[in-house]
Amino acid sequence: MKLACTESILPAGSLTQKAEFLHKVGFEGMSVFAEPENWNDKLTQELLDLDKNTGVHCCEFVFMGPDYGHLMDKDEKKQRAAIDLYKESIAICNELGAICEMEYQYCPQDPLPLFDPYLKMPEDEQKIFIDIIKEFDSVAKDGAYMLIEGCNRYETKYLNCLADCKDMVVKAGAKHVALLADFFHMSIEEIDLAQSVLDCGELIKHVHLGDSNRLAPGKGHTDWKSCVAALKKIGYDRYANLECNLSGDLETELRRIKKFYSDIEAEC
Ligand code: LER
Ligand code: MN
Repeated sequence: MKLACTESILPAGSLTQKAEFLHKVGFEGMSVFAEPENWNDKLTQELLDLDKNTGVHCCEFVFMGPDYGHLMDKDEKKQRAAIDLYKESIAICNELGAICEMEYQYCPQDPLPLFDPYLKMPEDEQKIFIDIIKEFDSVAKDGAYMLIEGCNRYETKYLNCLADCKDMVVKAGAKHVALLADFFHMSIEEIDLAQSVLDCGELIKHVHLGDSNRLAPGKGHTDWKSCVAALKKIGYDRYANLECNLSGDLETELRRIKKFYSDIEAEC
């Protein structure tokens, strides 16, 4: 797998400067979570030029902002605004050859789910969600993907585990909509992280890295050996993006993480 890092957790600078920094520490990809109102064509061009200028690829691009996470909003206007925002992200991913992600929703849950994990999306909502998947599938081009990210029960109501996300992809019969495995969310929701990876196989097109406590890999209790072995077994050779807290000297920490995974990969 190729290591990537979320741009917003890197020291201030231009996108190109951040990518140069990543290249220096042996990373190959960068993820960009952009505010739509601050975005322009010049920044898209800067991302398109990243490979040739820095050797780092923008592997993940998502417009965040207030409409993000409202795909299933009961207010149809809000829902349409969210769908259109995601489609704008996909358009940029098409140019970059990058992935974008979606959840059932993205907001703090109220009431908090205490003892009821794995709520199942009702049939009528599934129909709507599957239509949205198909709409995204029709705009994504080869080289780009829209991915359903399994997200923990405190941040979204449904689609908490990878099996439920896979069910949606399979039911939609989508070609450019697949799965994102975020090991932080998985550490909360999955029974067996490695087995979930094996069960989803080549539907996994992107990975988010964070330990069980969302600290850097190696600083929680995730069994990374079994997870990396499972990724290797499914032939995963795409990007794995750091989406976690990084503390201490950043350069030292990124080099440590690079070695952490290289050592594990060499062992399995
Ligand atoms: C949020 O917790 C998360 O994991 C992000 O990837 C949301 O898109
Ligand atoms: Mn994530």
